[in-house]
This record gives sequence, structure tokens and C-alpha cells, in this order.
Amino acid sequence: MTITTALPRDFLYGFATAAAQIEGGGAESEKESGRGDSIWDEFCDQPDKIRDGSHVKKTCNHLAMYKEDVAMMKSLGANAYRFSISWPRLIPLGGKDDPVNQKGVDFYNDLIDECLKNGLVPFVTLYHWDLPLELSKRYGGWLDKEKIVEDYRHYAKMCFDLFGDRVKHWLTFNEPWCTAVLGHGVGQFAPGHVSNTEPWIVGHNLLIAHASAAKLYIEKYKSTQGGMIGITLNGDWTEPYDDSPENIEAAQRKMDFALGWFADPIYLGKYPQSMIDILGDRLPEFTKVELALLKDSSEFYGCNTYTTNTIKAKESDDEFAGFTTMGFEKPDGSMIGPPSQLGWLRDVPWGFRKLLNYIHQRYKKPIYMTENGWSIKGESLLSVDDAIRRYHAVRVPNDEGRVKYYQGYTQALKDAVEKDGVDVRSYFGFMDNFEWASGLIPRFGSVYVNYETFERTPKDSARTLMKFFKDNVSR
Ligand code: GBH
Repeated sequence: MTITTALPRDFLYGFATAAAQIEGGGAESEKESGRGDSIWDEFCDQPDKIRDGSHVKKTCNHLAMYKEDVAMMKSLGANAYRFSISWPRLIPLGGKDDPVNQKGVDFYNDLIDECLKNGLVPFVTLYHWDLPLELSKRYGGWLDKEKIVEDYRHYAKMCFDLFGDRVKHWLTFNEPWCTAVLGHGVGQFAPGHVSNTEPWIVGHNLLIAHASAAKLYIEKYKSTQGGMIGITLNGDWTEPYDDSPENIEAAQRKMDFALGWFADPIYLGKYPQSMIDILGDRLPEFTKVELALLKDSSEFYGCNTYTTNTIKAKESDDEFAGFTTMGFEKPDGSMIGPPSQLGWLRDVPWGFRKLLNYIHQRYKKPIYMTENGWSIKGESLLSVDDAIRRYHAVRVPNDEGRVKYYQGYTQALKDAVEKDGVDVRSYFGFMDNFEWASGLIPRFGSVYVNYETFERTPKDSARTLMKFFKDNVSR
């Protein structure tokens, strides 16, 4: 019997991770695995870069526990799993002429097979921030267009060759904004550069690397392997502080600097005018060849989003926000949503619905929601036992705030599809993992991870989230 509900039958839902955030089980097992260092290994080795001193080499031990993880996701009801391949695990030194790590190839082969055996569609990110360290030393990594595009394209090709018989959903990059701005502008992320010129060069080179790998796939692999490829961008809804023309314009400008930077060139063929005006010749120009390469280089719009900001035109010194002032405050002094563990994150489901509509109308592509999630204030201060015993007789950490967040965001998604006609085809939530510069402090997951024992315990939100999709995806 066919049951038709809001979301299409082939809608993908489950959990999202990234290699550097979950694979490591400790320095020794990482060494044994043959993985080369990434820029995050070096970053974590430096004092004071990671808030709690934790290290990318010891995170969730997924490398050893992937079978359990796949089984758990399946038992929770997921039908897909989004993960990333670690470039330095496949090619430890990273370059096109460098040797391949067979143990790395075996790991991803096994992981993909395990997903398929359990009915999970593998949704694979090629680059989620762990650049092979050697490439950064050799030629400055993302700063050298010619060399990095060649090495990245070679790495991507290797992945299509090795895994493309089974992987049908590819993402070239996760959130290029973060690599450009957090990695090369403010220095909060690896490689830790502080600059007001590098981010625009890096962003440009990421776009060309994306297009070059995606076009390779579309032209040489798609017809035989039958998959699809795209990029995933971070971007939160920007709500004008009030209806003054300056604030409305500022909200658009902030949007341009966050997602238009990457989405406009890919889907519309040019950088946003507001960026050209502000950045002048610091923003590289596309050659004709590059523009042709970018055109139709993403078959869908991959969206990571977490929150909504109110935006004022009032000049700030934040060039990366287009000199707008970001906040959460409304003119009456109230906040647009409740706070989380992190200063940048508040729960604003209606903003999510507006964002989906904006992307749909501006870029006219199917949308794959590749990340969304919530970090509860103080959650990391509770020991597992406390979190569990205090609220439940059974071993389930209570995460009411996250349940509420996911209820709001999934309802907003449903409304966007059902009432607004937006074409959304996937949704991925999170597991607890290594949160980059914030270390293991924020817990984003709907699955609790004990970082001493690596034990996993699904929280209430994992079940709520999967039940929503079970009820709302057509069968
Ligand atoms: C995601 O990025 C990452 O893709 C994912 O790996 C990670 O686990 C997840 O975040 C949760 O941390 O501090 O004011 O400069 C989310 C996009 C963009 C959100 C940068 C936070 C920083 C705002 N992020 N933003 S600020």
C-alpha cells in the first residue's frame, strides 16, 4: 500500500558526521591506521587553539566502531548516513603523485558496504576541512590555485573510481565559507591564518576546485555511475532588524557575504554586487573558462543551517558580515529565540522556513538539508550518569531543548514543502562529536557519546527526529 504524505518517498534522513570529528580513537590507533596528518592535527598540537585541549586524534573512535554506529543509526530508523572521507587517510601526503594508504581505502569500502547492507544510503562529503598537512607546507594549501585544484581533483577522481559504484550522492565541499573565513580570515580554525586578503582568494580557489571535480563527475562518471554531485553551504536566515530600507538592504548584504559568495557564482554566474563593491580588487575575477566551469557545477543546493540573526545596517567592523551588525534582538528588546550553549545559536524555526523559501526562489534547485542541530546550554557539564539518572530510570540522556528544536525545525521544513512548494529532499541531524575549536565541550548530538569509554546512548531527540520522518515520508 502506498501512503502519500508531505515528503517524497525517496527523501533521505539520518545523521551527519565528518571524518575529523568522529573517526579518531587515540594517537596510537590513528598512527597504526596510516592516516597522514591534516592541518587540524597541527592546529590541535598548538597550545590554546582548542578550548578544552582535546585533539582531533581522539574523538569518537568511529574508525573502530563504525559497525556499531551503522547498526545504531539503522535501529533508530534512519535511511541514510552522511559522512566525509578523510583525504589524508586515503592519500597521507595528499598530492596527485603521492602514495595511497590501502588501510584507508579498505576502511571506506567497509563503511560503505556496511551502510548498504543495513539499508542506509551513503551521502559522502569529499572535503570537510581536513586538508593533508603536507599540502599546506608544500604550497600553502588553498592559497595556490593551480596546485590545489590539481591535487583535489585527483583525490576526488580517486574517490569516484574507488567508491562511485556504490556512492550516488557526493558533496564536493562542506561550508567553504568556514575554510575561507574561519581558517584564513579570523584564524579560529586551522590553518589559523589572520588576513583580510586571503579569505577571498581561498574562497575563489575552493569554488574552482569544486567546479573542477564536479564537472569531472558530471562529464565522465555520471552516465555510468548514475549519481549526483553538489556543494553544501552554511547560511542562516537574516531577518532585518526592522522594516527600514537600510536594515532590509543590510540583511540582504549579510546573506550575500554568507551564501551568495558561493551560491551566486555557481547558480547565477557571478559574485554578488555588494561583495564586488565592498572588496574591490581583493575579490578575484573569474576568467571566461572558470565561469563556464562553474555553470551547472552543482546539481542541487546543499544546505547547512542552524539559526537566524536579526541584522542592522549600523556599521560594524566585521567585513566578513558585509559591515552589518548581527544580533538576536528585536526592537522591543526581546530575543528572537531561546539561547543554547553557543553565543551564535538560537532556536528560530520560522527563520528556517524563510531560508528554505529564499534558496528555492533564488537558486531554483532541489535542496538537500545536510546539517541542522542544537547544542543545549550546560549539557556538557552533566556527567553521563547524572544526565541519565537524574531524569530517567532507563539509560537515556534527557535532551528536551533539542527535542523542541528538532520539532520546530522539522515542522518548518514540512510547511516549506507542503504549503510553500519548496523542493527539499533530505535532512540530517547530528551526533555528539569533536566541535573543532570548541573541542568536546558543546554537545550537538542526538546521540550521547561518552568520551572516556566511547559508549553511545541515543537521546530522546534521536527518536523524535527519526519518528518525524517515519511519519512524514511517503511509503
Ligand atoms: C557546522 O558549521 C559544521 O559544518 C559542523 O562540522 C559542526 O559540527 C557544526 O557546525 C556545529 O558546530 O562564532 O559568530 O563567528 C556551522 C556553521 C558557521 C556556525 C560559523 C557558526 C560561527 C559564528 N557555522 N558560525 S561566529
